[in-house]
Amino acid sequence: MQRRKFLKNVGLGATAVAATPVMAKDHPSDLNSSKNKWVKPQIKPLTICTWNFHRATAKAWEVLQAGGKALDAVEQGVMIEEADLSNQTVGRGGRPDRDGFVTLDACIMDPKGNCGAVVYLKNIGHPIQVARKVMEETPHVMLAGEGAEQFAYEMGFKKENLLTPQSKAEWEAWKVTSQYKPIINIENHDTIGMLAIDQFGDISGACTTSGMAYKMAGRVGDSPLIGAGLFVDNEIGGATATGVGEEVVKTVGSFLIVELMRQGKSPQEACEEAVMRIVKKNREYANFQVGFIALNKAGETGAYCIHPGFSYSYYDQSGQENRPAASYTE
Ligand code: SD4
Repeated sequence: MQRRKFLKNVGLGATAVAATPVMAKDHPSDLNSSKNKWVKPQIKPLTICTWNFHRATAKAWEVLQAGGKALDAVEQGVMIEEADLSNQTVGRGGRPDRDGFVTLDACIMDPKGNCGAVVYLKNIGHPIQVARKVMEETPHVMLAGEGAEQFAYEMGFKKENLLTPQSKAEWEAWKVTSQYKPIINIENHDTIGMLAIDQFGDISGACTTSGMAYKMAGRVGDSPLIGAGLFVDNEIGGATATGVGEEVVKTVGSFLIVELMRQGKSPQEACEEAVMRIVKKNREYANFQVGFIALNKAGETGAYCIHPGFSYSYYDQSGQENRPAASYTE
């Protein structure tokens, strides 16, 4: 009898190991929990992305639903927008810099904290794929300009013309006045930053953009900068940004949000505090937009922005939704 009981318990132990329970102390957010017992991370696959890029979250959800990894989900999700010629803020068809060159920035981050980025990349339509190659195939985290382009060709990417007739015509019209002004909520299409949790409870993120339209040659924004445009800590959650990158860089916005969540703030509270840091430091905030989205390990999400008009696309097992973000100004 005793032996039977012992064997039964062994069996239970084996099951518990297969489910990979985590000690409460391994979850910083549970450190204050009075009950020091085994807790199971909540596993709720979901994906979110900046703006209502619903085709991107649909693609990412397809990957997650099929049992795929968050890393593949975010990569394939944002590639939808990189390929879309009508989206003039990401990938092919993006608006050029003031000299007429489309230059792309992107980064990606996996659950182990590995990351890869490309900045000021020309002639390659899927910078997020090159960023992933930087992460997986090189000892570095970031490649820039010609070096990034050369690396892409070595990895088998093909040279392509990214400047569409539409973006070219608009750039030529812009040259008449050459007035450089950030535009709030450019047609509600903007940089895509995406986050996902997969069935294993692992979090990844990706961010890709053509940057500010008619920027100075060589300008790089927040989107490819780990910590600014994107940050993921698989123990805590992830965050990503859209809007005027200079302001996001100054406050290291996405890292800040993840650290605030580590201290116990909800994704919503953390996004609000990150926006408040920008608003308090830059009195010109009336003239530019910044928006953040975030998710935590428990599958809670949040978003906040300076001006109304920003929203994020959400997809989980209950379906897809465009969620308007609350804003600092009315
Ligand atoms: C950048 N954050 O390059 C990006 C672009 C963007 O509104 O989101 N524009 O600053």
